[in-house]
Amino acid sequence: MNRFSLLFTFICLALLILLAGYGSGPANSAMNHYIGAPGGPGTTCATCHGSPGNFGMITADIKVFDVGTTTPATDYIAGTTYDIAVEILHPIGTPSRFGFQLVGFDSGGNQAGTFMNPMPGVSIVTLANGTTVVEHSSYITTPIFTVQWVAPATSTGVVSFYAGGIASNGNGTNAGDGGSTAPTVYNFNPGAAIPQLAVSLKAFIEGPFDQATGLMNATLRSQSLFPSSGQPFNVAPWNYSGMEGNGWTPSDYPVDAVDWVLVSLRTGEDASTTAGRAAGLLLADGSVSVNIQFPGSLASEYYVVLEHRNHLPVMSTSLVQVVNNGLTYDYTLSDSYSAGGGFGQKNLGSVWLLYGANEDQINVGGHEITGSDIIEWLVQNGNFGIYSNSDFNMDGDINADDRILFTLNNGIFSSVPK
Ligand SMILES: [Ca+2]
Ligand SMILES: [Ca+2]
Ligand SMILES: [Ca+2]
Repeated sequence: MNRFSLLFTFICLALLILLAGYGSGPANSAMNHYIGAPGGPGTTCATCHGSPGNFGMITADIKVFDVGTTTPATDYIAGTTYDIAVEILHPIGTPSRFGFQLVGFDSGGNQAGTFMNPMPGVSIVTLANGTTVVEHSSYITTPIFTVQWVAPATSTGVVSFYAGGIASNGNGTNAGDGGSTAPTVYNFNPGAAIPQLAVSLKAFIEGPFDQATGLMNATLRSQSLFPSSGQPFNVAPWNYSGMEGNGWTPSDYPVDAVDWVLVSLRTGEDASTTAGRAAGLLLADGSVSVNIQFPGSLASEYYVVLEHRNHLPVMSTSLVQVVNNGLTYDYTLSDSYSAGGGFGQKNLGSVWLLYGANEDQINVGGHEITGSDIIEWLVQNGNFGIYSNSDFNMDGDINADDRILFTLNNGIFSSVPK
């Protein structure tokens, strides 16, 4: 191929692209949305395709359904998936092709939620500013376009969908078409608040427990040793990402704060049935109060699990009833879950305590106090004035007092299902 035929080929290609217009979608071709929605350049489909053309005034209809159904969705639940259908309406004539664009913003004009699973011939294009545009990506001969949308993980107020489109006579130019002159707006309202359970528990952990006073020592608080990163369960095996206490200074903690605990609600005995979790502060008198939020509807009863970073976890012996969106349980009055063998809690006088010296909790098989729990203590022994998992009695120092607790409990294991 010589230079002239190469040039000729380029010119032909360029002409072809111009004549094709936005056959592969305006956002795909020109990186924007042109339906008159917020954040766009102010032009509409009619700016290029004209109005009214051969097919009358073009409008878009937006319908939102509960996923997999034809039931209209009245409002959205955070994190939930919905089916969206955009139909291009034309009062007269018989268009041979249709095109559309759809965007969704919150009341602040920010991208709302996530589009996914477009039908064949429809694509999702992400613009440089983070807006995602759903549009035709090839010539579509039917007027209805579908896509799915996942609501934001947390409710962000009213979400507004904007759609517009064209009806085309398929002659390869904008002539003879018709485009919408303004976007159709569909306001999708946030649904009822996610259920919240107020959980009030009482538990004693062995390490800082003082049998003389019947209270736990709040030494980590009095020595200002709590970390500013907040709750410590954002690592394996818990991998709990809650922001409880994040950014707190040591003085932000209540003066009787003993340490963080992780509270979980299970609908069954197995960990796979966990419905919600929250980290809370265990206070010197054993009280811990957390609000647990989770999607879906509340069950009438739950198993309640309480975990600490260097004690054996405990679970209620049976399902605990929900009363007035609240749930209370006292682990100190009697032994906790020990079905199928294993230990629940340590009995000390009239109270029951979580067994201490369980630093290593990575084992996927179960919960046990074994040699692996003293390995890190050997490394840390002698350190003082720190917040460390090797500090089994939680007095801020790592020394022989911690090892004594380990020696007492070595071989103890729990049957709380993982
Ligand atoms: Ca045309
Ligand atoms: Ca262990
Ligand atoms: Ca210690």
